[in-house]
Amino acid sequence: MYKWWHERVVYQIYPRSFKDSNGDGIGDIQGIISELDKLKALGIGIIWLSPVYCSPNADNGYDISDYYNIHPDYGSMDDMDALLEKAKTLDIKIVMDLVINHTSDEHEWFEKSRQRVEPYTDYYIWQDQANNWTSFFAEDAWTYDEVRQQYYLHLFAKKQPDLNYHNPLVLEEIKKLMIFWLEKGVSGFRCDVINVIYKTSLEDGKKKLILTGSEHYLSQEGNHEILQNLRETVLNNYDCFTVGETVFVTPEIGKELCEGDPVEMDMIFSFEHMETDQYFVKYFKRNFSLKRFARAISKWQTSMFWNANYLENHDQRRAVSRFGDEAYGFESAKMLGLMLLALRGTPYIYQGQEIGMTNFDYEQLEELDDIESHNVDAFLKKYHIPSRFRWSMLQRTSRDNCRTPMQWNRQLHGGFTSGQPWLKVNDNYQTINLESQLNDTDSVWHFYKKMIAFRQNSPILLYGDYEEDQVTKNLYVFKRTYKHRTLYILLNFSKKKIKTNYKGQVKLSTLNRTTFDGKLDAFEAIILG
Ligand code: ISL
Ligand code: CA
Repeated sequence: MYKWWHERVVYQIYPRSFKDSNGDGIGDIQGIISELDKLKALGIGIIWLSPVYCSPNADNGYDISDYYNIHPDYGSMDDMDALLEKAKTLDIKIVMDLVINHTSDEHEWFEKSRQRVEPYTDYYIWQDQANNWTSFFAEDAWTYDEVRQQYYLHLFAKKQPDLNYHNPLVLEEIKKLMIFWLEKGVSGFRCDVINVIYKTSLEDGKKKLILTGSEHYLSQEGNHEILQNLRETVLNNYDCFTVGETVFVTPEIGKELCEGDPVEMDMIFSFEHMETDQYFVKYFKRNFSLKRFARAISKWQTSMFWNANYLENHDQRRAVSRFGDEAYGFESAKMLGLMLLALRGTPYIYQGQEIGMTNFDYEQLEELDDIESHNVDAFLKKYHIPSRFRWSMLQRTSRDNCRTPMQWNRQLHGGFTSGQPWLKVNDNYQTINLESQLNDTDSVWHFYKKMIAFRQNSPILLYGDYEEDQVTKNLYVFKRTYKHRTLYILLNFSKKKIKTNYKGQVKLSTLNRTTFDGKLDAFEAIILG
């Protein structure tokens, strides 16, 4: 019943910001290769690689212009082969990003489709008239194309036209490219916005604040059929797994995706816990509520057989800045790491999380790269929102918060590049960087390593049931039980000391305690057995 992907820890690499090997300011595959040993030392068993395919980078690689080649910024197919080779010798599996809701408008299919060249004419979604749908990136979902003299649908940016899954030829193309990468030796896919690829109808949607039209494409029956088809005709032939990035899902939909017959996805990323501070007020002040957060986690932990657990990725803000406290950076990073690795499911660590990296320290819009941030700013400007409010909102929501380059050491630009980084490195690299943490056995990195090893040797953490035990304003306690043995996980989400009634043998502690008197220090976490 349990497979290797249930038992390994995943590390997400955002290649552009990971490690630059040739001084052009952009992270690349050789940079990844040079750091693989350290990931192995940390205890990582799977790497999820954000897109490295050819792309004009309107959305940093999530707009693919050629699925079969590597963007020259990142290297060549030989570099990719070398990465797969080295990863194999270290017993690290590589999972690629599969972005198939849309391509780039510079993809050959789209170039031909806009000129009505067969068989590409209906590869995308064309109409004489736009409907009222809005995109994920704060703009209209339709753009007029002068060449074809029709509108095309794009649920994301203008340069990301949606593929037409009513056309069987499109699915054949997707199967072909999946097989290409599986034959190369990748061990699966992280499937980008995989529950919106099938649009049932193109009628106007009910007017909503966000995503007008979504009732016509969120988790449709036709979507399930496509995923089942990919499972039966492609994925079943390989020793691989899929993790779906699924937007606006409930556990019921999660079960349809992961627990049906055939299984469509092996696990999914849900967003509910990440939305517990998504309230208007959050744009102006810290608005984290542990109760809401823990409730969302417990709901998913208890309703799904298996979850893809995460606190950070390339679209989110940094967990320390968001759920912890930068003033207690290392303490909260360890506490959040302990929590992540103690939940039931496959843990996903995003680059930099293992050293407690924080949100960006930028001061103005010009320093941001992300297309979503720029679109949101333009949208708010249209409604005459003053610039200081716009900036305050972007600081709290921008995806660039976690895209700042990885902080390797104390050298210029945190050792990320010998040139000019494509996105500014956070100035706190002097205090938060991997090299200093490798030299300090009490660091966040060493704590992650210890915690991963603990998890790998604990059948209770790997296979046990989850049950929430207590949640107060600042304290979150859950237990994991397997074959009548129980571990209690105690987490202090505040800088206040907390007195609890818990006793027990200390199995692991962020403060290296050996005995426990019931009192938790600021942002302390402990596992009792
Ligand atoms: O990041 C978001 C909000 O800030 C989400 O709306 C995000 O756009 C959504 O989760 C889809 O994300 C994925 O697909 C996008 C890409 O920009 C993201 O980086 C990717 O993770 C389009 O391919
Ligand atoms: Ca480079």
